This record gives sequence, C-alpha cells and structure tokens, in this order.
Amino acid sequence: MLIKSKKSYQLTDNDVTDEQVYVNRRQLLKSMGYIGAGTLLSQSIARSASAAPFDFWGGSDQASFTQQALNYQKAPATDELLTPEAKVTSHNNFYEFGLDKSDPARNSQGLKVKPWQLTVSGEVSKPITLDYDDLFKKFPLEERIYRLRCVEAWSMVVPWVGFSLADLIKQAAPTSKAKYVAFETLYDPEQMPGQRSRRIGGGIDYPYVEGLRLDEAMNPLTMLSVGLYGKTLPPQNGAPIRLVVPWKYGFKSIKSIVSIKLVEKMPPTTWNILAPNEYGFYANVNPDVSHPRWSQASERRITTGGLFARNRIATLPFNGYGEEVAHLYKNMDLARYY
Ligand SMILES: Nc1nc2c(c(=O)[nH]1)N[C@H]1C(S)=C(S)[C@@H](COP(=O)(O)O)O[C@H]1N2
Ligand SMILES: [Mo]
Repeated sequence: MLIKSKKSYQLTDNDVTDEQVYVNRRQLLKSMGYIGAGTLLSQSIARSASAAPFDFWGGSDQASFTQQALNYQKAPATDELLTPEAKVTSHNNFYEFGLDKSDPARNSQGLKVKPWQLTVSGEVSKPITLDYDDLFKKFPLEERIYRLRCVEAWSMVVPWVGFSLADLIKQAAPTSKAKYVAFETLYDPEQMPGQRSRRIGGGIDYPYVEGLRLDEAMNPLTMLSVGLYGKTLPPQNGAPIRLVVPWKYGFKSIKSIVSIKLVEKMPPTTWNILAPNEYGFYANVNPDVSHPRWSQASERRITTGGLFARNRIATLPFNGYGEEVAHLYKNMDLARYY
C-alpha cells in the first residue's frame, strides 16, 4: 500500500498537530547537540538514578506525592469545558523532570516541597520570605478557571487555586526603581534529573528563569497558583507554588518558584536565552504572529477525548483576555515584541 504523505511545506495549518510541533521544538535542542540521535533518555535516567533520593522505577520511599484539600472561594460557573484533572496532571512540560509529556508525572513524585522558602527581594523596601504554610495562609485563596495555551499549539482549561501576584508584590513595597519582576525555579539537581543531565533536561541552563514587566505582574489576572482542582498542586504542575499568566504562552508560567525579585532591567528568560528568534520576552498569545517553524493560528484544546482527539479551535489574541490586558501593549508592535 502506498501511503502518500505531504511535505511539511504542503501542510495546511489544520494538518499540523501539536505533536509535530513538539517534535520540532525538540528538534531545536537536538540541532544544538543536546539530544542524541537515539535519545537514550530512559537509559540515562537509569544511570543517574543511583544519585537520586528516590527510585524512578517505583518502590520509592514516597511512591506518590500526596495532595491536600484546600479552602478557597469557588470560581463562578463557566461555559468553558474543563480539561479533566487526569489530563492536566499527566500531560506536562517541566523539563527539569524530562522532555516527554509523561516524564514530569513519572519522575517528580518524590519532590520535597516541605520545607519550602519563597523570597521576594530586590528593589523592595520590605523583603518577604514565605515558608511552606505561608503559601496557603498569607492570602485568601480563590479558584480561577483559566485557559492555558502552550507555545506548542495545545491548550487546556484549568481550575487553578491561588491568589493575585499583585497582592504579594504590594506587601513587599517595590521601590521606584522596580520595573520588572524576575522569577526563579528551585535549583536542586539531586531532586531534578534534568538539572543533573543536559540530555534529560534539554540542554537548558538551570535554574529555569522567567520574567514579567511590573505592570504585567500587577495585572489582576496574573496569579500565583498553589493548587488545582481544589487540592494542592502535584509536583508535575509546579508544586508548591507556580506562576499563571493566562494571556501568555505557557512557558512564561514558571513552576516551583523559590525567588521573586523586583529589578530595574529586563531579566533573562529561559526559552529566550535558548532561542531568541523563536521565543521572546513578551510571549503574548497571538494568532497573527507565527512561530518561525509553525503557525499559531489554531490550537488543539485538550478536553475529554483521547490524547490525539481532533479538537482544533482558533487561537484568540491574548488567549481571549484582550479586554483585560491589551492596554498594556498599546503602542507596541507585537510582531517585533513577540
Ligand atoms: N520550571 C519550569 N517551569 C515551566 C516549564 C519548565 O519546563 N520548567 N515549562 C513551561 C511550559 S512550556 C508550559 S506549557 C507550562 C505547562 O504547565 P502544566 O504542565 O502545569 O500544564 O509550564 C511552564 N513552566
Ligand atoms: Mo509550553
């Protein structure tokens, strides 16, 4: 039987699946020499497992992470179909735990989140340190149902639980020099196999870092999430605390944060360091600005169907949050500041 397959340049937007895009994204890392021809990912995890505090193949002292129920104010009802919890917690990007979508759930269950320290520092007059319990007690928790749009052209609808980043930043009293906010993920190679091995971690220079302009950080939509589906976050989604910026591509929503620093200059950000022509600092969801290697005009909404179910929808400017955030970019050329 002859199977006719189209060349990539013949594919219409609808033919390109996010799985292909994901392969393209890995292709970038491969071209930089980070992923070997025959990945050998699992072998390298196995080889480095002796240094790990738990066993990747099960039988660990903490086989499965325990999520706790949270007290929070429920979100108002929405028409939007939620992505099932099982998918939100099994289809992840968290390169510290491996590059495959299923790697974070598999490799992160032993992550120690207690004790935890999150510091707010830099250009502030009242630096703050939050311990694990403070993350859930310092601010009233509320549920927010947000769309999450990955740069790889898939999306989910997630009921997060958390609070506005603005509330935390206000308490720290930024000085007049504060113009940007820089975020940092935990750096702990003992716990994070991707930080021990450039192959497992995709060649990223860890810790993963992200940033926002101060006005973006202070926007009421910008959230620090400590939970989803009514419970504390599982490690694969960024326990115990992660950023959620719903109008930007998912890579801005940095996980497992230990540092928030108010700074004067635009801070470096992980994917921008890796490929500045492909991933900008702003990374606002924009159907009209293609990624150099794939279109952003549509996305696959992950809902109740199988993992490869066709559920193609049009991508909206600012991921549908334009009313709340378009004013932040009034006089900016969004094709230039992608
Ligand atoms: N520290 C860290 N944060 C991260 C990532 C990562 O690899 N490391 N991946 C980002 C990307 S690309 C996406 S799409 C989202 C995915 O969040 P989710 O797994 O909770 O859906 O996390 C973002 N935050
Ligand atoms: Mo992403």
